[in-house]
Amino acid sequence: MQEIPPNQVVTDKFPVMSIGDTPHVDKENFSLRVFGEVDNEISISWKDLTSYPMISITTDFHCVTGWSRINDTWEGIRLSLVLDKVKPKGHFVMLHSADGYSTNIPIEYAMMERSILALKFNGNPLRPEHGGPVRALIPYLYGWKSAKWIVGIEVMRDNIPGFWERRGYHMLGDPWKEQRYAEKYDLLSIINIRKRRK
Ligand SMILES: Nc1nc2c(c(=O)[nH]1)N[C@H]1C(S)=C(S)[C@@H](COP(=O)(O)O)O[C@H]1N2
Ligand SMILES: [Mo]
Repeated sequence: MQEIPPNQVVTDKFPVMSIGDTPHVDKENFSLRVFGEVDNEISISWKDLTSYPMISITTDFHCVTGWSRINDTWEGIRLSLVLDKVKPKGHFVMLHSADGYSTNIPIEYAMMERSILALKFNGNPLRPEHGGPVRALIPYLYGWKSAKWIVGIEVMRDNIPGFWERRGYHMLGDPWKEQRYAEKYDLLSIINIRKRRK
């Protein structure tokens, strides 16, 4: 029997979970900016991105709303490959998306073996509603950390909350520990970080 995290239900469906409409991301003008607390910022074109070596991973996907997909095969570029190019100086990463979405993760999760920029899903190009042409896939954490339509990777010194984290979702989001929502203590520190940034 397949092991899944607590209080998740396996589905064959692939629901679309988006904060708004699917943005159009043009490959011609594509630019993935890697910036922030780094030695040298870079902007990666579609041509650059697709010239990098691709890996294939088979993994599960757990949405915080309770559904899990098991054993999908994704293909893409390791996030560590991209981050190594800029020499990160911070401990956290904000993933930025074309729809205005963002999500924060500790840099060690971005550097892990199976964290990728995914271009293909079960053998086909990633569909636009699922984040095509390219999305982040952080299989160690709940699905909201896997930013669709990724256009920016910001290395940060502080752990600044992203879109859902500002609205009470957990700063890490480990499904095996059921880190769905922030503890009261975390919410207070989020408010303090936001004050300090002003
Ligand atoms: N850019 C962007 N990325 C996003 C979201 C979003 O609204 N915008 N939703 C997140 C949430 S809550 C989940 S569960 C997964 C869902 O991915 P899917 O729509 O491909 O199922 O994408 C995540 N990445
Ligand atoms: Mo989600």
